[in-house]
Amino acid sequence: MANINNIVKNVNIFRKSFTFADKDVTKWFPGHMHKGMQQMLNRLKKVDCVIEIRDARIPISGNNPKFSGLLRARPHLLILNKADLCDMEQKETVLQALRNDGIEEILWTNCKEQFPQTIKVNLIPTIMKLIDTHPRYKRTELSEYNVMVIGVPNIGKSSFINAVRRTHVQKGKATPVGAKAGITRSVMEKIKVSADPKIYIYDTPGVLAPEVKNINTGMKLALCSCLQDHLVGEDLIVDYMLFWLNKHKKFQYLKVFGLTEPTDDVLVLLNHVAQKNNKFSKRRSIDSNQGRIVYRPDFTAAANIILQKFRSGELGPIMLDSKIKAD
Ligand SMILES: Nc1nc2c(ncn2[C@@H]2O[C@H](COP(=O)(O)OP(=O)(O)OP(=O)(O)O)[C@@H](O)[C@H]2O)c(=O)[nH]1
Ligand SMILES: [Mg+2]
Repeated sequence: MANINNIVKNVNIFRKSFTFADKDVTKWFPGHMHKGMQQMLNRLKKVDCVIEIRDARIPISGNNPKFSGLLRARPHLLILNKADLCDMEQKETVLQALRNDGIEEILWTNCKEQFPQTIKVNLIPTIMKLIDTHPRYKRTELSEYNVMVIGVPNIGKSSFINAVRRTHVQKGKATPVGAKAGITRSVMEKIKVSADPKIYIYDTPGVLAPEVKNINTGMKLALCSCLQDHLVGEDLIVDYMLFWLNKHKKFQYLKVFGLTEPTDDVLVLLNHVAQKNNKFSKRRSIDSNQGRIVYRPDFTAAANIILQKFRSGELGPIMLDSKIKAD
């Protein structure tokens, strides 16, 4: 394998920015998102505290600016979930950037754990402190508290609610979870997650901004599966991943995919992974082979293998908003 130190010194070989022809990366705003947002605004009257969840790998890019109205209206706690996939060396920088944005209460979670420590120890006292210190919103008859969980798609809202319920009322799954964006499609009936104090949570559908103009923000959302892959294109998402990993000198992908040196060319990577995993698609030839069946490397299958490795953390812990703001 090529000497990584030499490669690191010579990063000029990689692209400096990511560009492609169609700049409107994400325009995915299906009907259920529009309806969901309306339902969330209508439900706000019954809510004492809003928990916003973001993917810890995109703590800034994973924000939906359209949530600001909901967040201003009630005490607000930010959960950075999928902390297990996140490069925690950047934790302090992230906290500082979020505090600069006016967010004070921030917790990190991994909802894949059976009983996440933060949920066991910190969550309920933080919710209660927020409600108690915002008397303006305190409803007089409070014997129970209602919380609404919001966020962009697929960041683990439903997993979080199930984890809180599992931890505090020892009950099983109450809301469906899935690896694809768009599992929860409307605001759900409230779910009991704590008996003393009595706390209920509303699950809500993941909602994106109607249009994401910034190409880096859109690609980071796509890379973290906040959009459905086919809407952006699996190969384009892999291309962004490769650009980002090279730019940030994260070369664990060489070992994982058995490459001898890094590449900045997505076709080289897709071809290599397709060949290694025996992923070929059958096509009828249209050239001089006169209609004979030919086998071509299946780039979509290869892209899915690569994205699965990235998303399960096998390419190393990631903080896509490193040095924060758009990069
Ligand atoms: N690694 C990791 N995966 C997680 C974590 N929390 C949730 N997931 C996974 O993320 C995927 C999405 O989880 P959901 O709970 O369905 O996400 P959601 O935000 O409710 O998604 P929508 O309802 O589609 O908006 C699932 O595959 C979960 O298993 C976490 O803390 N770490
Ligand atoms: Mg959900």
